[in-house]
Amino acid sequence: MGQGTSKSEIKKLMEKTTYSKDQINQIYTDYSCYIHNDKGLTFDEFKQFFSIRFKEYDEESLLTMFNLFDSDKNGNINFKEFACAIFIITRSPVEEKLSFLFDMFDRCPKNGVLDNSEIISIIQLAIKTGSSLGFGMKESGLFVENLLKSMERESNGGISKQEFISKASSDDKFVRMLCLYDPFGDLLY
Ligand SMILES: [Ca+2]
Ligand SMILES: [Ca+2]
Repeated sequence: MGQGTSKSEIKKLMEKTTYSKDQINQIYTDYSCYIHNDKGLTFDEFKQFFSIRFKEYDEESLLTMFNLFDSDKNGNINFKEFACAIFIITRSPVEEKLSFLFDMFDRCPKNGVLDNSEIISIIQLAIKTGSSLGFGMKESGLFVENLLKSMERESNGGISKQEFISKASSDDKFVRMLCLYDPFGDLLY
C-alpha cells in the first residue's frame, strides 16, 4: 500500500475503524481510483467520490466536511484520513456522527455552541437530504420540531456539543437524514 502507509499504521487504522484488513484493502483500491497525485484527494476529487451520497449537500457544507477530515490540514485527504472519513460517515457510533455534525455546523462563529442560525442550517439540510432519502416532509418536519423543542428547554443562547449529542442520539434518524448511514450487507459505503 502506497503513501508510506506502514503495517503498524494499517493496524492502528483497523483498530480505530473496526475494518478488517480486506476491507482496508478494498477502501484503498477505491481511493486509488480517484486520486491524481500522491498527496491524496483534492476537494474536487473528494466531492466526486461522495457525489452520490452527498448530492444534496451545499458546497460550503462539503468544504467544511473536507476540512474536518483533513486532520493534518495540508489541503488533501490522504488514505488514513479517507478511511477514517468513510468510517465516520458509515459505521461509527451515532454519538461520533453527531459530534462530527456538530463540528461541521459550528462554523459561524466557530465557538463551541450551535446558535439559532446554525441550528436552522442543520435542519434545512436535514430536511432537504432527508426528503431525497425518502423521509416524508411531515415526518422530518415533526422530528425536527421535537428536536428543536427539547433542545430549547435545555439551552440558553446556544446548544453545546454535549447537549446536542445527548438530545439527538436517542435514535439514529437524525444522522441518517443527513446521509450518515451504514449501507446494507457487505457494502462499505
Ligand atoms: Ca491531509
Ligand atoms: Ca457556533
